[in-house]
Amino acid sequence: MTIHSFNQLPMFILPEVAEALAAGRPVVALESTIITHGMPYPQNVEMAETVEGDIRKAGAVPATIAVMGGSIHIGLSPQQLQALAKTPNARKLSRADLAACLVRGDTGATTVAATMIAAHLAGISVFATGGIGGVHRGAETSFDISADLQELAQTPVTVVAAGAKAILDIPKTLEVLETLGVPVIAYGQSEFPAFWARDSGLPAPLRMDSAAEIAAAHLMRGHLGLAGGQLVANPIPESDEIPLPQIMPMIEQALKEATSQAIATKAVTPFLLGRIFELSAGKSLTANIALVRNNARLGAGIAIEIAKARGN
Ligand code: PSU
Ligand code: MN
Repeated sequence: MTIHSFNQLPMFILPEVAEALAAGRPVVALESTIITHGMPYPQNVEMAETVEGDIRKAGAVPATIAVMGGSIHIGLSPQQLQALAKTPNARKLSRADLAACLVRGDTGATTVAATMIAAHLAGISVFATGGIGGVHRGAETSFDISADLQELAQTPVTVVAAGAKAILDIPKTLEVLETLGVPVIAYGQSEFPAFWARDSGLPAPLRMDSAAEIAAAHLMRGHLGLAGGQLVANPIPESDEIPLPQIMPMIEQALKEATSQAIATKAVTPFLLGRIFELSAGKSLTANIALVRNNARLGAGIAIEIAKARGN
């Protein structure tokens, strides 16, 4: 194995993204673990291309983030996107894994936490995805709490997601976010959304009804000198919703299998997502793609408002 030693951060910014950033034009970051560990091929790469197109149509520049051959890439070419989507056993990179992957010259996909770190390094303020990691059910014995939550508390990026999946303990996830001082903002409704379902049955701590207000709050946090980001919880469009009673039995089944197979640490979330896709015969995937697109559009709206407020 070659060990790379670097005197500087190995980071490539795609020219289109670099030009937009230099001019203060809106850019939206996208993660890559959703591609390698969240969806099957070829729907994963189709989703990634479609979502990038949605962001362009909305008037912003997309920047999918990944580590390829030992460098952080901010923005992937269509060829790189294809290559990543087909990389067997691509690593799943969170905060703890980034440096090791870079020095080994490896390829890996960035989770919400790692994407936030890379986006912030590149000067990107807004990031759109599907779902964040959170507090897993049974965390009181497993201690399984995603590093995404700590990242939201320390890295100043506004993350647009569709709330938290019911594979997680949603009440505990909201409690931890409150403890960490992360603003959790439901968009356009008072309830915290639950990924495939628009309503988790729990109220969201905050509600905002416009991209401009979310952008203003992002900038105000900067004036306050607050370190972390904001979590924007955007409900799935009504026409794509899978009601909780329909998805719940599949979630329970997947959780039971994870326990009986002693799935642990990084493998938990990909295992559960994969089993739910299989158990729902693809229905969960269609909804998942619809909600990521919806989040990308809102993310673009927020990035545009931030750029405007900064005078661009
Ligand atoms: N939840 C989803 N889809 C995903 C993920 C979570 O609905 O693709 C991915 C994201 O990349 C997230 C990561 O950051 O899983 C969380 O993994 P863990 O629970 O191991 O922290
Ligand atoms: Mn975990």
